[in-house]
Amino acid sequence: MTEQIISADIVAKHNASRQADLTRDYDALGERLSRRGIDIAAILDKVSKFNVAVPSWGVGTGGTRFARFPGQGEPRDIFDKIEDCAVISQLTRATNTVSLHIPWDKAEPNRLKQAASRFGLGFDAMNSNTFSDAAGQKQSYKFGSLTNADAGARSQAVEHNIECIEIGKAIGSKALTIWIGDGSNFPGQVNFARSFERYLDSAKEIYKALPDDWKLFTEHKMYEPAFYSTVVQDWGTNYIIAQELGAKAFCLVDLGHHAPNVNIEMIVSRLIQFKKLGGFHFNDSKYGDDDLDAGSVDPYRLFLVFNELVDAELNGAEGFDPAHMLDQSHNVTDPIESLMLSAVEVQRAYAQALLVDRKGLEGFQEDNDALMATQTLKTAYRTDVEPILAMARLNAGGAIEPVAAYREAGYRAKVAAERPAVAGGSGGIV
Ligand code: LRH
Ligand code: MN
Ligand code: MN
Repeated sequence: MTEQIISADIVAKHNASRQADLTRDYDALGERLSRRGIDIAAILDKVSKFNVAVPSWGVGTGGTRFARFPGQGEPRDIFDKIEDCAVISQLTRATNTVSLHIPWDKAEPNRLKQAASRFGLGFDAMNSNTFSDAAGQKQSYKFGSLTNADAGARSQAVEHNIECIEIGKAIGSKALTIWIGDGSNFPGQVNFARSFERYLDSAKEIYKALPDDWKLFTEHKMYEPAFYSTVVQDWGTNYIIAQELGAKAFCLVDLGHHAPNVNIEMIVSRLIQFKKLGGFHFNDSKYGDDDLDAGSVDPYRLFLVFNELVDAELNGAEGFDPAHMLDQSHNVTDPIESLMLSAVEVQRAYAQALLVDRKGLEGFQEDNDALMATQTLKTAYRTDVEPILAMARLNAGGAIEPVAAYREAGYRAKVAAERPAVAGGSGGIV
């Protein structure tokens, strides 16, 4: 029997006071959708199966290079983090996996597995870290990891990734995500072609260690920490990597890793078309890799990404099974609340995209009716699908309003009493 951190009585009481209203709202929406030829039960069924992984590193308060302001009851280690993830999963019923970052989350694999399975959680992609130096490591990544001029640093980075695969194998993960910070800060500092050649050679070594039923995700990012050039800077380079490595290699799209105004949904479409879309790190952004809560700045863009995903899903695109993960930093909110709302925002975009009249859209596209084509998307986007999301949660034992239920349960105060307060930090620049 799966353990629940928030008492079932609290959730039941929370839901009981809201269920009658929800049923009325759900029935009214069902009636409206049926007029559009949509069966609400079919949408509910799909939405109920939706899952997005929670990043272990997201449940601690984030910070900037200027400062970090920790909250109450910060998780002390990966086991506290797993408990926080269990709360998110229990109340939203949309996040039954956790994505680990090594070495931050390094622990005895059996203990990790047990800690997660207590709460019915599994593990999503493993994330390696060669963008910072771990305590006691032999070679520094100051001048790069997989592309470092020093062969010793490169092989250390390769070995680290292989270790991540080994840990992942022991805990039931099926994917490795590689993001590197390698690049340069000055024109002329590195030779672009030589760096990329080293990257491919190193990545091929990692790929060789990948089990047959695993996927390798490589994540591009335009800049930061390297501010002049980055080795894996865009989806074009990422696509080349996936092609060079082989059938188990795919591109991971982190929504915050593009220049402002880049048409991300179109990148998604291209990667789907050429069978190299591996998955997502969902978040939102205003300026750069802001790691803001998914759907908090531009929910329409999130919808447009899901419009592409649903299009592929409905077309039965071969081998199409992208991984959904959040990747956010919570500087001023309770991370659990942000992650719950973000998971729901991603699920909302999926539900809205399921409502697009695909046949109608295709007709308008073929007729060059730009206005009606775009209105078709807007009609779906403007539909308030909250009753479907809430009903999916209720049916699965979650909370109709996850944040309200979380606050009613007083979880943060409870863990604050057990987990010692942590001091704030001045960040990396002062
Ligand atoms: C890099 C990134 C990558 C890392 C995470 C901590 O900006 O998006 O996914 O693993 O942040
Ligand atoms: Mn990311
Ligand atoms: Mn990022």
